[in-house]
Amino acid sequence: MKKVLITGCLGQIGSELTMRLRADNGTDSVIATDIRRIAGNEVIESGPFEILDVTDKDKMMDIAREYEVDTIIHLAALLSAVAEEKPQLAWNLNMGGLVNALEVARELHLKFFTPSSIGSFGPGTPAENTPQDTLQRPTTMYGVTKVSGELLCDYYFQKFGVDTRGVRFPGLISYKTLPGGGTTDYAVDIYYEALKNKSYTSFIGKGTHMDMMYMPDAIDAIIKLMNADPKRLVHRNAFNITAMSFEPEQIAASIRKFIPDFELKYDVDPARQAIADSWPDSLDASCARNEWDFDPQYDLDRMTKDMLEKLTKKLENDTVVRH
Ligand code: VAH
Repeated sequence: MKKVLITGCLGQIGSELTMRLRADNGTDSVIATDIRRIAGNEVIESGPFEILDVTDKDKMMDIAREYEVDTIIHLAALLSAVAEEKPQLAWNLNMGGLVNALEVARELHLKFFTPSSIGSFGPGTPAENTPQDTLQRPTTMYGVTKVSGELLCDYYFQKFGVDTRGVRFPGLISYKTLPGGGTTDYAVDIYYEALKNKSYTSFIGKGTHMDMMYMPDAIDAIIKLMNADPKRLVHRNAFNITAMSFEPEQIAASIRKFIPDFELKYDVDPARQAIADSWPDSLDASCARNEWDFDPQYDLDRMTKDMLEKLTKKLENDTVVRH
């Protein structure tokens, strides 16, 4: 991955992956692209940036050629809750963008990464310790695009020899960039509200277990998979990965270790609860561990400690900026 084109660079994953790859491999090692430009944003200011709508294949091809990239990391997509509100737009963007990115990778012989999700599973999937290879009949448009994307990426590997790789991300928690329209976003929002108000009202109900991961582990996983020896890979699209599985009461208990009087309340959103109920409770990540040494470093309490420390500084800076 000497020169990477990243789509959706301003998103929750893209914004951190761009900065990490530039820190590891040099400013010009990442061509960051997104559909909009945000003045003063560190991703845009720190290296090559291009406006790119991923439904515009010719523009994507031009950028890939101009910068002579060797890898595409395709992140631009609508997440689960927004996709369920706008299913036709989600299909067009998630699948249209993916086909364009795969075609550019095929024509220019590029390595390729795009994430799948625990959202690629459905109610018929074994919920506990969900196997790597199992039934995938998601009941959300997001899940339909994710399982379709997995099949398409495997097809491009088998039919055209494109070096496609992917992971099924759990809910991702980070402090740098707010998530945009996901079902697991409650697990990010709760930390902000804990610091601001010592209280949070969750839109996901008590007892709803979902797999989760802290963003540093997610970024490490992408880099580790993309650098893995292809001869070790039995699977490609996409690997189960997870660091922890918890329900709202458990993340609240972890927060109370640092903010003892934190209060958790509930106002369940039926739409997002229905999505969460259709997903597994916990994944089996043994294939990722065996085939490319996946090894997450953050458990719930270590993540909570880091999130609260980093968010405290971020919120203080934001306050300073606002004044
Ligand atoms: C979402 N954060 O909630 C994403 C992710 C597993 C959840 O795919 O849609």
